[in-house]
Amino acid sequence: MEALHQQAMNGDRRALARMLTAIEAGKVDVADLVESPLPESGWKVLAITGAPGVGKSVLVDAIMHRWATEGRTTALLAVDPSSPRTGGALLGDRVRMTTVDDPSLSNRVYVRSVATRKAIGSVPLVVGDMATYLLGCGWERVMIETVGAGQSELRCAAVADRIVVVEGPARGDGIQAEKAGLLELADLVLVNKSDLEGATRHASELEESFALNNEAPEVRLVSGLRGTGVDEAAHALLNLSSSGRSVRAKMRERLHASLERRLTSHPAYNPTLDALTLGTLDIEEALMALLRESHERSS
Ligand SMILES: Nc1nc2c(ncn2[C@@H]2O[C@H](COP(=O)(O)OP(=O)(O)OP(=O)(O)O)[C@@H](O)[C@H]2O)c(=O)[nH]1
Ligand SMILES: [Mg+2]
Repeated sequence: MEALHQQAMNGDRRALARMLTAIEAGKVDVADLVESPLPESGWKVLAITGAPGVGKSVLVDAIMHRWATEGRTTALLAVDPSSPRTGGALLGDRVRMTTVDDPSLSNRVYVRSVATRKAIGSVPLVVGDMATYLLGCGWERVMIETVGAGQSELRCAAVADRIVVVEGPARGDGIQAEKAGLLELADLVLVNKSDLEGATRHASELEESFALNNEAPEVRLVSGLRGTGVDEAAHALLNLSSSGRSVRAKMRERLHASLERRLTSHPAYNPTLDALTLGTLDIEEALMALLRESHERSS
């Protein structure tokens, strides 16, 4: 594993892919391999989230392409949702990148998908570990594309330093991301498909709903397909700051994700579930046992 790690650090993509697979499977501890990036004022990891089919992949592709032409390197972690999707591209299409097809730019991007089905509870932390590893291997920035539906997917966004929520044109049934609890995580909202009717109206609705909140994110209209506003958005993203209220929401999701991992990774997790099933233990006792013991182990 050490040799593979060295190869990955030296830029070998096949070695990198195998290391990420090992991290995904929980076989290596990233903290033993690379140092976590120091907290800076800027960001290293950016999540792009939003409802299925709003155009996240198209935008990610356009933004990474733009950054690549400027000489910047970006790795993408595309989180494949475990829940059925109603729109958007099929699995294979999610990671089709124009930058990858361009030989003059392809060395500046790296794309990897992460399946959420594998280990439901710990996916967000695994995504965080993979991002840390990519940064350790010299990638300047990491993007995480994750569907903003379902708790686990939402938490994948919360491992990022900054979060962009993508919305589509108004559909007459209110603000979708608000229902999904996504907007409070947003550092920027991109209203995509500005070429379609209802996008401008939806952007205004969002701005109105933010009007009384001075910590609310900026709203921008873009069209990933036409390229309208995309270069400007790519530029703005480089210096994106936290929206204020998003920090608390991110920390809450990270705390919950860590608690979940602590429970599910406890050696007595399955026996405790068995005991709960048999009725020989109640929930309060189960929590006491799993949390107290894991605390004793770690201290
Ligand atoms: N009209 C219009 N269509 C767009 C625009 N951007 C993306 N689309 C289309 O919207 C569909 C979904 O785009 P994707 O980028 O795959 O959306 P996604 O959010 O990544 O979808 P999932 O990953 O499946 O959640 C595709 O058919 C795109 O061509 C846009 O600006 N205007
Ligand atoms: Mg997509």
